[in-house]
Amino acid sequence: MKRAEYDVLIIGLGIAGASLAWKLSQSNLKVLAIDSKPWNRFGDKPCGDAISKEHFDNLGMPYPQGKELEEKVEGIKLYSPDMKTVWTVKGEGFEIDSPSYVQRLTKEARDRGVEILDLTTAMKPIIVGNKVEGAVLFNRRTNETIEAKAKITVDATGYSTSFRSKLPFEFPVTESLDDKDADVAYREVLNTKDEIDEYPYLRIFITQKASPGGYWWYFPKGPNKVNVGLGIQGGMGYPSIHEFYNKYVDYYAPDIDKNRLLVKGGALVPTRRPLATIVWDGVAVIGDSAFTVNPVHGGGKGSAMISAYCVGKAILNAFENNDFSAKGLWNANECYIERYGAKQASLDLFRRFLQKLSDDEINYGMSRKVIREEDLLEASANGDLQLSTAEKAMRAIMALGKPSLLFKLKTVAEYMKKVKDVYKRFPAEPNGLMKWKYSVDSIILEFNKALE
Ligand code: FDA
Ligand code: PGT
Repeated sequence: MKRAEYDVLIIGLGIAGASLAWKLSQSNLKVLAIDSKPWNRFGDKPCGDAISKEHFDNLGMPYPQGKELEEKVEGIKLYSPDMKTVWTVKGEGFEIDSPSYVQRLTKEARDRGVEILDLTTAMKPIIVGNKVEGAVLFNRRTNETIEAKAKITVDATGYSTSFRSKLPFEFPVTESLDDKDADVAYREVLNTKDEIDEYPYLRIFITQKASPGGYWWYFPKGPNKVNVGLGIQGGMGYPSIHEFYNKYVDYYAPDIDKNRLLVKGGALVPTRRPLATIVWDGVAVIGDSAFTVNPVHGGGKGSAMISAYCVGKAILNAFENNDFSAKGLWNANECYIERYGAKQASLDLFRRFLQKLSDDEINYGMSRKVIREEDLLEASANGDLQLSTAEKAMRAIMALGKPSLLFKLKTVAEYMKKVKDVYKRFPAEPNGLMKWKYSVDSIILEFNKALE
């Protein structure tokens, strides 16, 4: 068996792993990054490919350019189930060609000294005492088994969680995913028959009938190309995603040319708060594997980059202090919670509420502005649901005869605030984690009961 030693081992080169490799390539650390896929398929996973521009600005990541950028997005149009109400949310973003962008980050990291191995899979962790010290790898290009030792090993394995799930259960980063806390999502990319109207706008169709617990999307990738798909909640015993796709695709994407199908595929989308901790002794977890996806819109690329940024900073800090324990890496949690995690926890509750609404309630809520566009945007940007608009509007709604919807919304807003407050009290040290996690889990249980 071949043996090698590194400072950092990154497992998985999707957007999360590639962003971290890119960031660490600016340091002097000795880094190995691997992926089971061949080079030309890095970053190739089923996705809607939409990312807000803000993430690139906030994190100092390079904008997608040339082939990597398929369309500049100017906003999102949100359709009610009966299509009678359309909310337009303006905001700059990108429709990217994911493989090109991820491969560009990986190439730049390699050019600055990061070692990259494709067709290489992490088979099992190396555990010494009670800390992670690397992984046993298998390289299918050379047919070699490699014992790769590392001070810090990063799981960026996506929704497969294929590395962290093999750690001993005493590691809190082994937390598993409840089926109901995920959506099954499927998409196709096709050319259209005609030029798409207002193609710089993404379209989201909310419909419990055609996508229970999720939504349909139609994301133009230019004037004649579109990414169209849907998500449905997992663990609910619904028919297969393909059944939904085939039944409704002509309704939500009437202009696609089915003879010009470019890509298709599906995957799981975690829709919950992040892992209680994204670091432990000698190990860190980023991206889908750490459940960093936005629970309400299912977008996970931007927040995967945030988790990579936070873990990257924590790694540099750990090397400065020569401390690779959970404690030495702990500031990754603080950074991630502040930038995205607390909002995710609050949106985890909002998502549970939304998934229980009927199409009638959503039609009603959107047309009567029980929630206004601004409220939804604020909730989605910061995790705060403001029902401030106030008493006058509230009374009007009560008078319209849907007091239960309003009552539920108030409860939701209260719990969203509550859970965010608990996130503000994230423990300063690892030994406070279990008690803190218990208080988060209790709020979620209590909230589920209140919704029933
Ligand atoms: P990702 O899965 O990309 O990468 C993990 C990598 O690890 C893979 O390359 C895999 O080969 C590798 N790997 C796994 N185990 C390994 C092992 N043991 N050894 C070596 N390598 C291993 N998000 C968004 O922002 N905008 C959007 O429009 C959408 N739309 C969307 C649609 C659909 C259909 C889905 C399913 C999901 C989305 N998302 C999304 C979510 C988004 O795709 C997702 O959050 C990110 O791409 C996750 O990136 P990661 O790098 O975490 O995982
Ligand atoms: C309800 C449960 C849904 C589960 C979802 C699963 C679906 C899986 C499919 C995955 C498709 C991914 C599509 C990704 C879209 C990306 C959207 C996007 O980029 O959103 C931007 C940016 O948000 P951000 O959090 O990444 O960044 C914030 C900031 O820029 C950085 O600091 C923001 O745009 C929005 O949030 C628009 C809102 C989308 C809402 C989606 C549907 C919600 C349904 C609402 C119903 C309301 C009815 C109320 C009635 C009472």
